[in-house]
Amino acid sequence: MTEIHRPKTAAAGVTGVRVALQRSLSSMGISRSARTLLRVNQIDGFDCMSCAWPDPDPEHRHTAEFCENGAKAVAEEATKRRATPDFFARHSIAELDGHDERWLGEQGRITQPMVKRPGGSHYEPIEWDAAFTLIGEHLNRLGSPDEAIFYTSGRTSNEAAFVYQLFVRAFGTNNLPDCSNMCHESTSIALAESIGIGKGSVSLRDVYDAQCIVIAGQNPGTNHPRMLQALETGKRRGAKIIAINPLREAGLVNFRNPQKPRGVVGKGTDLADLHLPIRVNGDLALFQAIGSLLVEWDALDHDFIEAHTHGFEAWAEHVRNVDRLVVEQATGLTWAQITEAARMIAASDATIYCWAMGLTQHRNAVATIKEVANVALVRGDIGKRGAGLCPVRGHSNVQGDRTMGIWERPPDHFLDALQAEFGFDPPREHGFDTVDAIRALRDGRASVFVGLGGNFIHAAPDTPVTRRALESAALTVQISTKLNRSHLSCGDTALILPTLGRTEKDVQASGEQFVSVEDSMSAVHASRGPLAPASPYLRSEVAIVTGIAHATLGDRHGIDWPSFAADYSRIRGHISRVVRGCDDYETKVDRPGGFVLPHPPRDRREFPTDSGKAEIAVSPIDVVQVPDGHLLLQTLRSHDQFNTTIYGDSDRYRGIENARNVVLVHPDDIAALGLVADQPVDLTTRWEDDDVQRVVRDFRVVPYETPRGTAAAYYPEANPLVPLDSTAVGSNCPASKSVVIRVLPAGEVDRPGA
Ligand SMILES: Nc1nc2c(c(=O)[nH]1)N[C@H]1C(S)=C(S)[C@@H](COP(=O)(O)OP(=O)(O)OC[C@H]3O[C@@H](n4cnc5c(=O)[nH]c(N)nc54)[C@H](O)[C@@H]3O)O[C@H]1N2
Ligand SMILES: Nc1nc2c(c(=O)[nH]1)N[C@H]1C(S)=C(S)[C@@H](COP(=O)(O)OP(=O)(O)OC[C@H]3O[C@@H](n4cnc5c(=O)[nH]c(N)nc54)[C@H](O)[C@@H]3O)O[C@H]1N2
Ligand SMILES: [Mo]
Repeated sequence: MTEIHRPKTAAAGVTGVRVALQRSLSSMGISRSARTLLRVNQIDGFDCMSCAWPDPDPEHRHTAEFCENGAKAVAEEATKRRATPDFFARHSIAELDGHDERWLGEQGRITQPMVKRPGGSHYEPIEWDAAFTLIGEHLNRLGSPDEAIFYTSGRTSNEAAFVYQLFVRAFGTNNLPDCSNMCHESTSIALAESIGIGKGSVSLRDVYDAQCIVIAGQNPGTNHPRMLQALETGKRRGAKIIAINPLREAGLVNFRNPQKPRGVVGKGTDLADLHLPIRVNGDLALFQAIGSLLVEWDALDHDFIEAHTHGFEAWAEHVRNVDRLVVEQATGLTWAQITEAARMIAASDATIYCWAMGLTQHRNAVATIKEVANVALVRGDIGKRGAGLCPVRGHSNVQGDRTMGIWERPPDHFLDALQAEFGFDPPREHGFDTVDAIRALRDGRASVFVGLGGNFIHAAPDTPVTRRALESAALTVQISTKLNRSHLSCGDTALILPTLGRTEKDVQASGEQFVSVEDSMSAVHASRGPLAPASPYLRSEVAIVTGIAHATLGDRHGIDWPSFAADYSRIRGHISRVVRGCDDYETKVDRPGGFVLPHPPRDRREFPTDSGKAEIAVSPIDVVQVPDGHLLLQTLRSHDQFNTTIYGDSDRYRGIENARNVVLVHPDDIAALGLVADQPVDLTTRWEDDDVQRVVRDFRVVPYETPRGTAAAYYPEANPLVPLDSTAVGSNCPASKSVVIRVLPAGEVDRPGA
């Protein structure tokens, strides 16, 4: 039964520590837990796979440099449970598909390569070489390389990502969609246009030195808990914190630092000085209003604007005309609240602007993020100590994968370098991103799908459409650690290729290997797993990718694929010559703490845009219109999941226990809709571009402090409501935080065919 408690105000503390230990002990046992957890984020250890928040300098690391949710992620991978061929023989695919995502994950690590043959009802074991040959045959039979899609999830190491994109381009396509297309793509596009590089401009030290920190559309208490420690340090040194979020998320409000005895049991630190409970999708209007006040007060860095920016006058003219009523309506905030936030920014000589999915997953996301950049630029808050733009990435190596060339729209300089290094002509035409890949599969323009990690079906929008798209493929290949939905809605022929995870030792012909990763602040470093592999049959991602490449291409273009798998330093040699900023990669990456990639705006206030200056862009205020009787739904993460991997049913900080099929609605809206708390309801989407009935059934209504007219539900359960074509302008990122819905008593929506 759904249990609803008062939402918590403080994050972490003693419960966080207890939960972390319980989870680890129950899936790993005592000695394995100790061996693993003490190596997380240590110099000679492995990079935690739960988020991309950076690690402190080597001399400032704690013995326990992980958080509750990091411990859950480690336990999930280092579990002692196994899904063996025997398991797959006992359960048909149809039967497995009847279980939820949590149950699938609980079956443990997959131990051997498995295949489902055309018409087959079960997965059965297959030898590695036979699996590679099968893939090579399928790929080489295609009419064009563009009929294959090569997806990547952001856990993949730099080495695996580099050989993967090399293989895909040597094969002849740029069809390299990745999870970033559903995540920070809007950031990458907006920042590339504004400041000339799609990455954030701050370091951890800047967070400690900031005078003001803005946190918009992010829930760090759950998704980046180690960020709270950095915020606490910044706060202790005098920073003011502004939280912009429809919800009063626990970690943003108060934090009990589990690294300190006082924090485990004590009162904790009040983090946010100001919380703006903004309406979902209101941030573009908010940042424009803040801009208008800064102009009105002349709280501007004129020297910076003069020397480094372009477009200021047009923008100033635009924001001077911002209509207060429109802003108040769009944001649900009072002008006084907005003025207070603007005053705090105006009073600070160094402000950091952080954001995550609450800003990126809207139709107007690119414009919104450019508006955040505008505020930073007119304040001169970039390329200076304690200030800058700080998009907080999700997957632990999603930024590194992009650096290594996992990108459906690779820049010419990258392809030129690839050509010079390997001597073949890489394809120049852009490939499919995630949404276009689904369309191509749906429409029969693609028939092979390879997933390097991830859970495409439950991560992508419009679940039934994505499911049918994948099922229509001739071949689907999933390189995975654990069972998930994407193994069950599969192609005619389907392969599961089980891989080593970050926690495991990776021994190849030349000896023990390490891999490298890049965090959200462009720091690149080595990662080494301490544990014995979950099964002797597992192969590393590098070995699997190069195995597929060799079976498909042989020695075409003279690339010696097996030599890459034998010794990863050979891959790093190529990386050092192909990827900008990675010269001398082998040495730099293995130094304690690694190295930081160049970032011209951060390092020298240089902006590699066409004009050579930072672009201050003008965007009209464009806000999603919500008709009467409808709500604007955001889909978000509970405290007990990692993306599509569900650890449990406890969204502890929000006080919601034992239920995931819930919709959080303001009590007055519940009454206005004629509903009552805990009532079973169906949710439907209002989307006029097609006549598809999108619905999820048997959800419960939970009264929750969210702005009037807005609602929240968990991802991935709510993904069937997100229309495939509802994406951010400019980045094509699914607008999974701007879904216009109706909440109806259960059973009132027609069942198809009923
Ligand atoms: N434990 C754990 N850690 C994770 C993950 C995980 O699933 N579990 N996922 C990883 C990944 S891939 C990512 S991308 C990150 C995600 O990290 P977050 O971006 O923190 O993840 P979400 O749960 O999507 O939370 C979005 C936040 O934005 C707010 N929000 C929603 N709409 C709006 C809006 O219109 N305006 C504003 N201002 N706020 C809004 C929501 O209330 C919520 O607090 O976390 C990474 N780390
Ligand atoms: N509605 C809605 N949809 C969303 C979002 C949202 O907020 N709302 N968020 C979006 C975001 S931000 C993201 S990043 C995507 C996430 O999309 P994905 O990255 O595709 O999804 P994950 O759930 O992180 O993938 C989990 C699977 O990865 C595999 N795996 C785990 N570790 C490893 C490893 O080391 N190697 C390999 N090869 N496989 C491994 C396991 O089999 C596991 O089942 O979802 C997006 N979808
Ligand atoms: Mo993400």
